[in-house]
Amino acid sequence: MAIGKFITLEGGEGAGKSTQAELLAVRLRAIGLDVVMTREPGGSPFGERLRAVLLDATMPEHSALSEALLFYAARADHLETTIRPALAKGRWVICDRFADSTRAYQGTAGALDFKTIDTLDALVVAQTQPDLTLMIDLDPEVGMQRANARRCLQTNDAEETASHPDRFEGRAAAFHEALRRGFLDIAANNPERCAVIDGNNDAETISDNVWSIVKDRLQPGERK
Ligand code: T5A
Repeated sequence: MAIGKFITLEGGEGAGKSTQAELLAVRLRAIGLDVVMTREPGGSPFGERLRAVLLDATMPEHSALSEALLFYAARADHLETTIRPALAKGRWVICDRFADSTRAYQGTAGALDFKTIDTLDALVVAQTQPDLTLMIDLDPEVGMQRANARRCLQTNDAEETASHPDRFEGRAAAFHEALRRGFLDIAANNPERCAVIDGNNDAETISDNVWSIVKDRLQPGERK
């Protein structure tokens, strides 16, 4: 039975993950591959309901542990209902954020110990580790500017929307700096799985860089 490939995109706020996920899907589909695009938190009906809770900026403060448990609850369902069935059918799964985000956000930046995250990961993700993780690295200040600019464009009301970031976007600069370090540490510790990509370039140049890494590491051939 054909087994598909599992590609994740990671990085800080506004680094360009969603943009690159779309561009990569276009390239893979152009060579005949069956691609599933998904995201975290979310990616399944239950996961999307939890996403609304997790990103709600009005949610009362809660610990990094309770947050991580919710992310892993969403992830368990996402894996079970979306990712594993797609891979089993030979489809290529592109996921906008996955478990490295928990390690960076709730671990490095949120101070949850890595042993707890490792335990959750072994239970929930187990063998379904990504074949390739594309870490888009960008100065957090630039990423936040891009994310704010996009929010303004979406609603066409700059003052109104720029003042309503989600739970994570609204955090202090030190949090976003810690995140960046967290992602770069993960990449350094997992060089066989991860590739760091410079997010400062224009989207087309980044997409070319992504494509050359995907071709090199996963050899996507023509498979109709
Ligand atoms: N989270 C998630 C955790 O805390 N723990 C976890 O375990 C998980 C899974 C998810 C939040 O949840 C947290 C992390 C997040 O805070 P989200 O809405 O999915 O929330 O947030 P992000 O993943 O950060 O999504 P963003 O849309 O903010 O960022 P992207 O996807 O990195 O950026 P993208 O592609 O949407 O681009 C942002 C803007 O920049 C432009 C785009 O057109 C867009 O307007 N852009 C560029 N501009 C200039 N040059 C480029 N190269 C550009 N590329 C894109």
